[in-house]
Amino acid sequence: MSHQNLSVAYSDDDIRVLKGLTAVRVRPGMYIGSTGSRGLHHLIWEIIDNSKDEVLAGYCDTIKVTIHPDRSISIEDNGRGIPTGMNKDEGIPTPTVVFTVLHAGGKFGGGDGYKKSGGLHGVGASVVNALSEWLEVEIYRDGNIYRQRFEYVEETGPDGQPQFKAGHPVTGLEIAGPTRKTGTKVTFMPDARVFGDINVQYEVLRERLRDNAFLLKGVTIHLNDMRPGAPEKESFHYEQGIKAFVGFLNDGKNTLHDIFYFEGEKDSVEVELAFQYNDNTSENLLSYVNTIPTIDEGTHVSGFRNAFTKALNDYARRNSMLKKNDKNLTGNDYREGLMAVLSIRMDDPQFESQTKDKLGSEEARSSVEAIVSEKMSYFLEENPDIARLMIERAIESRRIKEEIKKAAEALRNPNKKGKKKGKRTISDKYTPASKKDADRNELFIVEGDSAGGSAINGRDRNFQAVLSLRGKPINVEKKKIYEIIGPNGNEEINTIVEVLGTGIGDDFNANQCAFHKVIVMTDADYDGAHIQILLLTLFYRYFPELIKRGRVFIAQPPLYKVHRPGKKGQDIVYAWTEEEKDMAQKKFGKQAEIQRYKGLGEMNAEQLWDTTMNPGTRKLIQVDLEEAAEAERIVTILMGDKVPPRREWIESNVKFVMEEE
Ligand code: 28F
Repeated sequence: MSHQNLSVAYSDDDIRVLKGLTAVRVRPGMYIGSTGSRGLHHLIWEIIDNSKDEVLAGYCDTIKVTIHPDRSISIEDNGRGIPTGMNKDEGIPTPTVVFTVLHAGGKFGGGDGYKKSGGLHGVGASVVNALSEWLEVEIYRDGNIYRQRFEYVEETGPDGQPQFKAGHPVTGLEIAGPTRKTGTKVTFMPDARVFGDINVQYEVLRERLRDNAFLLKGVTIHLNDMRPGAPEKESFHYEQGIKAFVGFLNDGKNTLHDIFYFEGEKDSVEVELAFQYNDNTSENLLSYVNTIPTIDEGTHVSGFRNAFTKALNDYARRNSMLKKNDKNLTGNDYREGLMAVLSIRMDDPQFESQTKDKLGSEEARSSVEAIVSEKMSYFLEENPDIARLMIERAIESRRIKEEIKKAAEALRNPNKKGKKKGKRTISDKYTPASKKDADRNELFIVEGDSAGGSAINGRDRNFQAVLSLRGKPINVEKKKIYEIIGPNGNEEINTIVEVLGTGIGDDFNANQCAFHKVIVMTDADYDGAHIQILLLTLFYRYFPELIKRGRVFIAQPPLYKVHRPGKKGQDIVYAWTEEEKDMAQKKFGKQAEIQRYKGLGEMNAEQLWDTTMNPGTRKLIQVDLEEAAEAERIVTILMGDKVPPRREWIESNVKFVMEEE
């Protein structure tokens, strides 16, 4: 073994090495994306990637992650251990190369058992070393414990100027004792001078490690947080791999059959697929290449979709579920309610983007297509009940889409009845703004005629339009779209769609929305809340893009008016909360009179403008829909039978936004 200590000898090589790590230190963002929380966690992923490579190479089944009380982090695997011999090219031990030379490692060549690696973020252990205050590697191999330590070192240079060396080896690779185990353990202290905050988040680690355990069938991943406070400890191990993953993802949903799982290999591409339908309408497909999530999908996913759709269509024809003259069902028809995980492993995957989010390798397409094709037709023949169910669902889904199309067409081309009556106005309940400006205009959807009257008189007619609903709009939850929209649909809802100008269903185009803000304005009572829910459900169901774009709001009329009689005007305070009311009451003393607003109709036009419609003084709640996955859950809640969870959801997910206009 070697006792060479790089801190005393400056060879040309050392200088090159130091330059590499110095570059990382000077521009961390270029190597790990950011020096925030993401970058910090990235350090851990980099080290874990090396352990995962050892798993993929078939030599490792346990990975241990420990957060120590001093906030340093250990990752240990039971693989073969980094080879400890001299590296021929560098003339230093291989572990020293791995931790001090940028892009070190044989991961990119092949022929060394590392071919399956995604290369992941491709920067590796040396980058982690460069950004650590200190790092220690322990290697268990050939009966020995090998150890080497690296540190960030600051010193005075030959020119008398302070200089630093990042990831500097302060010991050689030393034998620290005997062992019977094999593997590699890396412990490092993220440098607080690089990262604002070096506390890693337990939740972030646990989610990522859990997903990895699903993808690395049979591997055990331990996570142990030993920081002061609530110590947490968990282990992940899934004998069933991605089959268990699908079970986990569908947890709490109504599933329609047992999870189907298969694997296969063709042309050196290994393919695993697990899927299960639930009774939702959205598709959820997670795809991975060498355990790297391919968020933007790519060739493997399109291979899957083609084969999946074709197998189902072929089956449907063979079994007369599709007749001669029926068109084939589309992939979209088949994928409503599909929860699937596709995981492939291959040599040297090619990605279309730098961020590795989209797979470009053509061989992935053909291999996945061939394997899915074969396994799916087999599966369908073996499980006629599930096959029938999948196809019937797709037929129903196509029928609904066609109904949506018809309804949308009927909206675009107003019916003859309307024409006979002469000039067609959208609705007598709709009062447009006088100017047309989609970047500024606001639509107030108002409950009841009297409130509508106040709103029409109180508004700024230049840019505010008012649509008054009579009574409650229908509950869109339980209805098919053609029962809501189109000639046989609901008048109120048709009017909303028409006024918005976006179209609906396949025709929907958020860019055509005639309004910058759509504001639901109801009484602050139970009925008002119900109308809010119904309208929000309509938006969630049919105009989610408007919510995503932050265009949907709920108006907040005040709950109280506090005033001192005799001195009209100046001595009026509106209160939105009990606190505000109490404060105003104190201010006005004994003479204070309090009016509780029960409905918008109790406010005159001026009051409604002042408190609820004037962009300068009003309070609006922005309806917020952060993520599509979350949205799906929300729709389920909003569409469900139970009112309380809906109410609860609305209460906890709409947030107050004070406008800065
Ligand atoms: C906690 C982090 O880094 N584990 C690792 C290995 C195993 C080998 C290896 C690593 C070969 C050519 C460098 C062993 N035996 N966990 C880890 N386990 N690196 S990193 O090889 C390193 C490369 O250049 C290994 C035979 N072949 C490879």
